[in-house]
Amino acid sequence: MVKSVRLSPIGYWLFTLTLLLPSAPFALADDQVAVTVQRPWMRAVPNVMDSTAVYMVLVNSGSAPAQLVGASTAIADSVAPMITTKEGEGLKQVVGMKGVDALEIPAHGTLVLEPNGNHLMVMGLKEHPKEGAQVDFTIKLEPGDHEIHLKIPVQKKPVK
Ligand SMILES: [Cu+2]
Repeated sequence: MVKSVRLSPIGYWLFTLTLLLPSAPFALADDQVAVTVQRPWMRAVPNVMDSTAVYMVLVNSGSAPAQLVGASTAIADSVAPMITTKEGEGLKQVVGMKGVDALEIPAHGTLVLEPNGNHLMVMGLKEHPKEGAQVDFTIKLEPGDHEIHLKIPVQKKPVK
C-alpha cells in the first residue's frame, strides 16, 4: 500500500511557497560571515608544557550558521577545535577531549569556548608567552574561507 502525505490547504501553500523562493539570497548569505569575537584569552602554561588552549565567545549576528573550522598562530605547530568528552558516571567518570572538524556558531547565536568545554587546542608550542603577553592568532570560519585576525592576551584565568 502506498501512503500518501496529505497536506492541508495552508500546508500545501507553504510547501509550494518554499519551493518557489529564489535561492539567490541564500547564496549571497554564504559569503557573509557575521561573526565577532568577545573576551579571547590564551592560557599561560609552564615551559614544560607542549600545548595550551585558547578560549573566547563567538557571536553570530547573521541569519545563517557559521563554523569555526580551525586557527593558527606562529608560536605553535597547529591549532585544532576540540570538544570535552565525559565517559562513565560518578567517581568512575573520565573526562577527556576530542578533535572535531568544526564547531558550529548557530544563526543569531553564540559559541562559547571555555575551560572544561569547547576549546581551540594549541599544540606543539614553540614559545611559552607569559601572563600579560599578547599573541597574534587567526581563526578560520566557514562558509567563505573567512579569517579573523586577533591579538589574544595570555592569562592564567578567564577574562572578566
Ligand atoms: Cu584539547
